[in-house]
This record gives sequence, C-alpha cells and structure tokens, in this order.
Amino acid sequence: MRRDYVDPGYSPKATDLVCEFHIEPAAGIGFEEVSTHMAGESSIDSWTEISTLSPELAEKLKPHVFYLDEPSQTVRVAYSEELFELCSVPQVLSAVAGNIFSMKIVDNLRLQDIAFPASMLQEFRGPNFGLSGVREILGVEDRPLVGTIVKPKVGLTSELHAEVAYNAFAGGCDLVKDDENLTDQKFNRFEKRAELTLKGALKAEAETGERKLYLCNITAPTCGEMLRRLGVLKDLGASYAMIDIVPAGWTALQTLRDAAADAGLALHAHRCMHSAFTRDPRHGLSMLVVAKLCRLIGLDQLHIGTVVGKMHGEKDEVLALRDECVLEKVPADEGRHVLEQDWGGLKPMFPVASGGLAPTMIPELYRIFGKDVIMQFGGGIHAHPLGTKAGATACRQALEASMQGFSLEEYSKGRKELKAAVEKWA
Ligand code: CAP
Ligand code: MG
Repeated sequence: MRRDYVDPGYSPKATDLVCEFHIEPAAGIGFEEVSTHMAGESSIDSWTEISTLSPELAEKLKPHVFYLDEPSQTVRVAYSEELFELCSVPQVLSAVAGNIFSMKIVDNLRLQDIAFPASMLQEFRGPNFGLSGVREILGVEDRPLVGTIVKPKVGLTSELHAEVAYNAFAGGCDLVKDDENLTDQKFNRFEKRAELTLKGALKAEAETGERKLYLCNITAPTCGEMLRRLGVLKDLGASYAMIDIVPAGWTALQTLRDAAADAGLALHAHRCMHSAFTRDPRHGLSMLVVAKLCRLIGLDQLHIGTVVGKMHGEKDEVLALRDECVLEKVPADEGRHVLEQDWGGLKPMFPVASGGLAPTMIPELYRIFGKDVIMQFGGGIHAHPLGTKAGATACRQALEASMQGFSLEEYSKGRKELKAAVEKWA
C-alpha cells in the first residue's frame, strides 16, 4: 500500500471522476489511514506493498484524497478517468462501490455521491424522451401527471387487471402501471395483460379525448425475455415499458436503454429493493447515486419518494433527488452531500412521487414538487369508497383545486368523488 494518496492541495481535473464517502474507521484505525486504504482498494492498490505497477504509472493513475474532514467523517476522492471503462456502469461500481464496503478496517462506509466527468457523460445517451418527451407524448404541458398502480399488486386475472386499468384511465389517470412484482404469472400472463390493458387505454382515449399511457412491467432475464417483452409491447403499439431497476441490474438497464430507443418506447424506472443498500445513512450507497446512474443510462422517469407518504425519505433527500432528475446543472450542497454536476445536455428525467398517497395529500404534494412531478396513487385510488374510476376523478379534482388555490373542502362541494375522498382520508 502506497501512502501518498491524501493530497488536500489537489484540485480535481475536469477529467476526474469524483466521489464523496462517509467513513467510520474500525477501532484503533486512524481516519487518514482508512481513507488512504479505501482510495487504494478502489483503484490501483492492495493491502500490502505491490511493485508490479511502475512508479511512473502509479503516479499517473493514483487516486487523490483531496478532501478529508474527520469531524464530519467525510472524504472526497478524485479518480483519473483512465481507471474506468467510461461506458460501463458495472465497471465503475466495481471500482468505487466494490470491495471497499467489505474492508475490516471500516465499521461503516457510504458512497454519498459520484460526479461524472464530461468524457463519461459523452459515452452515455441519457433519457431518450425525458421529462419534456413524456409531456409531448401525453400532450400535457401545464400540470403534474396523475398515475396509478393497479392493485392488488398480484392476484388479478388479465381481464380484471385491464378492467381496473380502464376505470382508472376513464376516471382521469394519465398513466397506469403494473406493480413491481407483477410480470408473467399463471393468473395474469404478460401478453394477454398487455393486449387487454392497451385496448382499454385506447377505449378511454376515445371517450375522454386525453392520451392514456400503460406502463407494462417487462422485468425478466435480459436477453431472452426482457427484450422479447419489449418487442411484444412495441408490436402492440405501446408507448412505454416499466422496469424494476435494482432487481434487473445495471447491465440490463444499459441494454434496455438502447433497445427501448430503437423500439420508440419510453422507460419507467421502479426502484424497489433500493433501500436494501440506500436506507442506512452510515453504510451502503445513496439513492442519489442510484438516481444519477439512471439519468446517465437514460431512464425517462424514476421513483424518488413523496415526503408525505408511506415510504421513508426526508424532504431534503427527496428534493435533492428531484433536483438531480430535473436540473441541467446541479450545484454542490455540502449539507445534503451533493457534488456539483453539469449534466452536459443529458435530458431531465420525470420524477415520480409514489407510495402511500391519497388524493387528500395532493395540495401538499403540489406545494412540495410543483408541476413537474408524476403523482402516483395505488391504494389511494382503488380504495376510494365509490371505486377506482371515482378515485381517479377525485385525484384530478384535488389537483384542479390545488392549482386554482381552493381548499379541498371548498372544491368538493358538488363534486361527489372528491367529497368521498375527503371524508375517507382527510
Ligand atoms: C405504491 C407502490 C409503489 C411504491 C414504491 C407499492 O402503492 O405500488 O411500488 O410507491 O415506493 O407497491 O407500494 P400505494 P417508492 O400507492 O398503494 O402505496 O416510490 O418509494 O419507490
Ligand atoms: Mg408497487
């Protein structure tokens, strides 16, 4: 192990990939020592002195721990772009989020953020549609989108699934999606569900005069099934596919990004399983890193949390995710562990707020997120006392009220769907 990685005088080059880590050394190990080992292990070094790399190359490729703050347990490391395969998310993760979490010399270690250099952004295409592309498909410019997840998650036949989806579309949903664990089960086969649900979307379009999009879950082993299902959706005339990003994995997402672009389909990213490694504030990696990788690869919309719903995620964290989805240039924010990122023209993703939402939360959601958000209600639509269609209508009415500055109580006068929602969930 070399000892000269700590270099507070170093100013990261435009070609460096910069990471911020939270580090808690094991008992008896110094902060600087652990930072040195971590930087070495994630790049050119090992646990003992090795001499296979020439001193000249080692000097050229060595990591620079240019920021080291023991009180806040924060370290920032600049890695030369030459250490990476610039178009491979798995390779980058194997380096800066690989062995380092297993080292005995750390009790806890968390990758807080990665700032990608322009050379890496150029290797990726980012979202094909992105926020504005999705708005264009729908023809909705000036309001948040309203979506639902067909409930229950699993158990409905394809016919029932399509019926619930149709009711949600007819009541006012712009988007209807499958749940994360619904793929191709005996009771609800992928092909049949896709065909029937897309038919229901067309029927609702004809009746309402609004575009209606069905986000069918194509999560499956990559080459055999996932891509075949994408093809099925394309042939059925769908505009969208949805994918469970963490169970499917980064290589699948990279493959899917290009295949979906060729097929002309937008991609909805469901993040189930992320909390297995993002939730602990002291260990693992942050949801911010996950979101940035999604934008880099090119998913069109991503779940980011709600602040007010059933899933964990403080307002600060959720808004940092929102900013990373939508801004062209993200400023550094030490308090939120956010590094500066210029997205170099990669399109914004549409943020999705979902999880335990009821129509009565729409005023607060609108205050938090503004108009560039997809508000997604599962139980909050299908458990409406008057049924799914009324649940969707109640959401649209609550949105109108919020955008026009009325209270829900006021606006629900003469609107039975909103009134019933207010009575149930206020
Ligand atoms: C929401 C949901 C989504 C979560 C995922 C569910 O349903 O379908 O998967 O939103 O969480 O299964 O819980 P409800 P997140 O509206 O009925 O709660 O968006 O935080 O990734
Ligand atoms: Mg779900």
